[in-house]
Amino acid sequence: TLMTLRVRARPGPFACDLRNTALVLIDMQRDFIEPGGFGETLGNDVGQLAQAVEPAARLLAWARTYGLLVVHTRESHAPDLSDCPPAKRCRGEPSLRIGDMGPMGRVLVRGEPGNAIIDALQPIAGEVELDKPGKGAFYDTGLQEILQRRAITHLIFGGVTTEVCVQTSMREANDRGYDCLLVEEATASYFPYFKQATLEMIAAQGGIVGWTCKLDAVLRGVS
Ligand code: TIU
Repeated sequence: TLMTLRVRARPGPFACDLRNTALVLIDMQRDFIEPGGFGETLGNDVGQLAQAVEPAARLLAWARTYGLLVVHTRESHAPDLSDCPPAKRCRGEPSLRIGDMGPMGRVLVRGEPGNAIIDALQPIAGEVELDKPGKGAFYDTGLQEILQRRAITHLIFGGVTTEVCVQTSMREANDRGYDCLLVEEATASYFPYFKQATLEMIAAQGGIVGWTCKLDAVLRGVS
């Protein structure tokens, strides 16, 4: 049975048993990727994130082929904003604040049109949809318990943005004992040099946060 992934990665080879591995796609939601959402209200060029969509879709299709647990996260807040710290809502000078009405509904609020996962990556039955109020996927969510119930030990990451929610989630996972692999083409940042710096800081110092690799290595790495 084809159940082991072995890839050439940085800083060195990464291997995992797919039965104990989950794919975690971070915040591939309209709020960040499409015009009129939270990402654009912060002053960002959301076009930068489009590059990650097709690779993430290929990664997702691969994970489904091998029956991996798939976790889709969304950065989101309750409609009453009870899980949105004022420090987060008041930060900076966005054109719209979290909870305000925008072109895709209330900004970063659960259940609004802008909070949906993009069409190209729609979750299917059996996949986990995880709402997270913070940047990290473990903060104030049940993610660790979900992973423990499935005996997951290794995590493959994609999503946006590389240096904010993806890296924060990888660091949280790393501290909880998970071996983490970030797929380079399946992640993007509004700032390409932040993506590049993040890939390097993850793999530096012998993989201080984890590993990074090319999408092709994953797609062709199961034996
Ligand atoms: N602003 C930014 O780059 N990212 C976020 O606010 N959230 C995520 O990365 N998902």
